[in-house]
Amino acid sequence: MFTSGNINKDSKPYPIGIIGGGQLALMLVEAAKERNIKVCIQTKSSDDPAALKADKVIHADPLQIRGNKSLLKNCEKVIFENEWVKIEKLKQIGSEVFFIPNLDSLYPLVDRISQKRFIDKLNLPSPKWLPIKDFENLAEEDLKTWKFPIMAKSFKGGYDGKGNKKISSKEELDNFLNMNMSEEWIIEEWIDYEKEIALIGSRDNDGVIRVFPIVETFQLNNICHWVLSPAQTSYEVDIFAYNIFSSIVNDLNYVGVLGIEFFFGKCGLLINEIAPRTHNSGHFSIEACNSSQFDQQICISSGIKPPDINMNSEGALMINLLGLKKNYSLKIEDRIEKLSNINGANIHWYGKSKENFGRKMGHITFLLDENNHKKRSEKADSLKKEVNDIWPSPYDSKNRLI
Ligand code: AIR
Repeated sequence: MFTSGNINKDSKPYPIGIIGGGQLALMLVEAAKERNIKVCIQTKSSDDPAALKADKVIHADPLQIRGNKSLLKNCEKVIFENEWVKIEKLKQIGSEVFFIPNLDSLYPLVDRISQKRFIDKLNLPSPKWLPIKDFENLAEEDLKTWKFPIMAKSFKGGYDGKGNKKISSKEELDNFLNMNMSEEWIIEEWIDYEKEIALIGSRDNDGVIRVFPIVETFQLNNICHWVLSPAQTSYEVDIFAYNIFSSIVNDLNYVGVLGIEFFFGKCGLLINEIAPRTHNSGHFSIEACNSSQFDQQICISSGIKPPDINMNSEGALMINLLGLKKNYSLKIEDRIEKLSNINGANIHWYGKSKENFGRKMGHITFLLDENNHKKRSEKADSLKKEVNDIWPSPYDSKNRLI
């Protein structure tokens, strides 16, 4: 149990309020409990993952302003667990000082276009892109610089690949343009990367930056399947990624935890996406680090100096448990029972009421003691196989995780 720091106990009843009640909110609540800090959440239903563990629940859609007001009235600081927020509306009801990160720093990150513009403004490396309207109006000459396949990505709310579409030919493109004439999409060049890596870190109220080891992430159907920490990169790549992280958080005067997903390979290091919150690729830190990404966010939000980050083990493997098709032969309880028998398994179950196909239902983390990347990778592969025999990926016809 950590200490609860310098929270003013005479003021509002809850030091921290969270807008949203999904698994990220759940793990924030769990981290707050470790420090004896009370949390109030605003979420739609009492079935939502964080609702069972929070100290108080405001039953309202996270986007409902009346609920936001009530959260602000009850909580010293309000934090976010997803980026589906209406900044303008929040600005009308709360001062900047209530929110962590502050609303101005969140502003450029909550939708794809403003995020892309922000990345371009800082001259940071990322795939070439255009708003769909500009793409449609490209001169013949300029269009030739774009090669199929290309990626269409929705402007807002495209988490877990839900707003991504690969377009492989001129015909598919024409169909797509005919279907989606709104400005809600951007077009991005296709990147042939070797692997995806991610960096999660935090910036505290004094501007001190702390980072977790860079991880390798594996996505299938645009949904993260597993995360291996640390990734095999090089000193130069790590430093470049850290510099990118610092440039982003310093420019925004961002306070809190933030994640960056990168493409990596012959293309170099390119920013794929920035998440202004805790992130799936940082879940390994709950067991593998002295202070998890959730603990960092809780500390920063409640005025506690966050611990410097160290690994507790040589490495870690995190595997997402993604919802399988209806009537899958093995019942959930049996899958969990079998998984818990794997040596070293740390299972996190989110308690979602419905197992929808592909939905993040839970995750499982293994600490890795091998002292070099090759051995850790081999161990990770054998663990993936063990998990996969019990709980396969819903997206792979051969039911493999790799
Ligand atoms: N989340 C937020 N941004 C991206 C993700 N994956 C987390 C949040 C949110 C939950 O996913 O915790 O509340 C939503 O999950 P679902 O399964 O209800 O769609």
